[in-house]
Amino acid sequence: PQTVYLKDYTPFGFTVDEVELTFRLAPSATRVLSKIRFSPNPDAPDRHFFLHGENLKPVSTRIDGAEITPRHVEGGIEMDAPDTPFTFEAEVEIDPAANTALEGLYISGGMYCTQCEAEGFRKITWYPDRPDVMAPFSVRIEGDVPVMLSNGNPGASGPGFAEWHDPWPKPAYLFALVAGDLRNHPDTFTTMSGKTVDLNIWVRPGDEGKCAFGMEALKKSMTWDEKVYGREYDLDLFNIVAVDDFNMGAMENKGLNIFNSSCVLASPETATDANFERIEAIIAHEYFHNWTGNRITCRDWFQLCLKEGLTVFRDSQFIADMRSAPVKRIEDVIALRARQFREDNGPLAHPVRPQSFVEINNFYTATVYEKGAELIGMLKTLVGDAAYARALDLYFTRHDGDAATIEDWLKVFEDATGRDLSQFKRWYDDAGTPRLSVSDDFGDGRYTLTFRQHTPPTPGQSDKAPRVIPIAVGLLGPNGDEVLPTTVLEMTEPEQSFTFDGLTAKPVPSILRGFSAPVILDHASDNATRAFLLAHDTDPFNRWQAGHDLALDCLIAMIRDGAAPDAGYLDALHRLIRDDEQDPAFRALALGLPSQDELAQTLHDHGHTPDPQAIWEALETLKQARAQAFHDTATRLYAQYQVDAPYAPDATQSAARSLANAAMAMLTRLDGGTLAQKQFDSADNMTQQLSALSALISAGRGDDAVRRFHEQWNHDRLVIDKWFSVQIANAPPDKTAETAETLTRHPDFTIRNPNRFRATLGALTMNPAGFHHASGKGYALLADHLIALDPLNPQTTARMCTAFETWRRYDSDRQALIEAELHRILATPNLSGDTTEMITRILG
Ligand code: HT7
Ligand code: ZN
Repeated sequence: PQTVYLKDYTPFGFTVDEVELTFRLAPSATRVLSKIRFSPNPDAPDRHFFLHGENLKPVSTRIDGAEITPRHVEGGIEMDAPDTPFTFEAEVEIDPAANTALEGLYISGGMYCTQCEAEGFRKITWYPDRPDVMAPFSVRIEGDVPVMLSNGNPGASGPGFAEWHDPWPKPAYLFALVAGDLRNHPDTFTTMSGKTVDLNIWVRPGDEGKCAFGMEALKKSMTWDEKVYGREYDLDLFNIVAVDDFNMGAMENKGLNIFNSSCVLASPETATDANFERIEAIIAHEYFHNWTGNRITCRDWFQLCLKEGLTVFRDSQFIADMRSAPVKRIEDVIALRARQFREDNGPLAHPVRPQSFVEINNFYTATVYEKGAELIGMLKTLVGDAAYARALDLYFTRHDGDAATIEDWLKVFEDATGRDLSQFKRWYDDAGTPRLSVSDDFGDGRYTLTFRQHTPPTPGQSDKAPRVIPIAVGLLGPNGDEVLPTTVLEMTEPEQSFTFDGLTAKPVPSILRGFSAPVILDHASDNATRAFLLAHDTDPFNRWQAGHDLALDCLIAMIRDGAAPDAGYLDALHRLIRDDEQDPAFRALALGLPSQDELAQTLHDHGHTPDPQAIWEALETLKQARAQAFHDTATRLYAQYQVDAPYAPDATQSAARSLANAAMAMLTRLDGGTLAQKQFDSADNMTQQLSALSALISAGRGDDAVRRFHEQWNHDRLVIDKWFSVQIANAPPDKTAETAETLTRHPDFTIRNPNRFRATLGALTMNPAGFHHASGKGYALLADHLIALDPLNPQTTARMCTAFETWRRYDSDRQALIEAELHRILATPNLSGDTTEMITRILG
């Protein structure tokens, strides 16, 4: 496999005016007939006629009706082409039944389906499979299959065939086809200009009862995009299909979104509150791509953040509007730090817009998606809401129908605001998380904050210039009143001071409110100040951050110095959780603790080698101390926040359940599981059942519940995924690998289904003390399964290799164990390019 460079971009030598495809479906021998109208592209430097194609069995190839023999070259075919418009026709045979990689056309649970992003269309037929080649598609599907779907609007159909026409020019990665015995959950939506759009969610027979929530989420997304961004849907029909075998969450194919069934199907009995929120966000995300991704697409895959960062930003805004904005912000930052900061700190660090890649599938990362979204948030903070709205309007008018770049995107903001964004562009080009340190000074009523920024080196980038950082600050007086409301400071220098006059006493600063920039804030502060901010800050994010910092310091002292749990932390947290004036969602979030991974990274950043077992033990000790200290409050909260109303997955009920279940987890540490067992026995929804099961397993009292859960749910694939992961996630460190290994021998385990693989091996990697157990059994088990999965599904294998990305922070014994496993994987004969690239980068 070759490295591709952004600097080498050149337009394709031809434009595509029209594509006609005919599919003759057969599981092992599907015929694909294509008729493609090409014209010479006046903007291209040459007329090299190369079409991508992989694993295609050629049947015939013609140009303007005359049979030709193309030259077969690496990754496709090339031939001489006329320098006037011409028609290319081909027939190829493909084997969907043998396609386990889940890219191109494959079969999942008896259903034909496709996944073409990023480069899957070339496994369907010969084509310039690159996002800057856009064309209208007409599709005819022939087969003895009840439901046959493709992009766009429906055309003629009859026994054994269905035709589709998509009038909107699109790149091949947005092509989709689905065919199978499907049932639909129908609805309609009337757009802002009064057009009626038919909506369907298509599922396998038996899953019809799990579509209602997804359909409501879709209609809410359509309304929100009209109201907030002025974007109207543009076809007569919008189809969503749920498939069981899918490498990622979902795919925004034009008019025919395909979803991993775990990201669309939900009922109160089978899905948790967290599942419902995730489904709402993913439905919105894929729908929003219709404008940010489909109508305006990417010129090349280096520009992936153009559609993904913006669309993640839009789905976060949507969830903030539908639910609680502070809760959403805190959840997003927890996820950003857990995934993106971790990536940015290790061997896989890369810019939001990378300069090169080997396998584009390896760049669907937290950096491109989540940091990409943070950059949009910073732009909005810097230019203000009104200018952001103007810039977005300009983006949609100027670039509708384009395959655009980050330069186009920034130019729109420059033109709409008159600002020079050249320094801001560094956020797209430089990898690494900036460290922001702060000191302060007070005298004569003047308060000064001095900031210093520094970004450590990342692979291939040693020196980093200063970036523009929007730092939202507020100041609190000694009595807790706010003396300066949120103000955005614009830092552009390596070191910069900001002064505030007219103060009567030294204020307490609240810095980086709302997490206004994706940086690591190094602000030396004492426990009293943190407890003060936890009690008084008007910014909910920073209130949560103050509590988080208290917990982090307390845990670090316990791990490093063998300290006892800090009484000040316990006190401040107790005061917060027993205050019924406080939002229950906020209290539940404040009861969360830093993750094992965050603790390991923090220790490493402070020059200590993290011991996963010691981290786990400190967390256990602190949880036990909290349970003892908060016993009476936990008993009261558990009773008070039971939801009597019929189950609804809304923000209010979810908040009550999460606070009550946090209380239940504490009480289980004291009663050995009596309360959790009672909740498990009487639960009528999955949130209650699964949290009780998880508490019982953690208490070592889960055997009976684990058996009964399986008996109750063995007909439901998505619930059985939970059954696998809950056992591994809650196993003690010395039993984690063994539990996971036993489960890989369970008859319900299969490596062919990515959800099941993730529920088992992914759960292993998300139990750090178990995965990093000194025996090395966790590493070996994962490596065995990555080696087994790679020939079947390279994309999912490569993605799961990231479990090893933090290896250099551990002790030399663990490093040696991991390094040996990485070399064992790398030495596997015929290892895929995807996995080879990942392991090589991780080894550094
Ligand atoms: N744009 C989609 C990305 C995606 C994908 C990428 C590579 C391989 C398989 C994939 N499935 C989905 C999803 C999204 O970001 O909306
Ligand atoms: Zn996306």
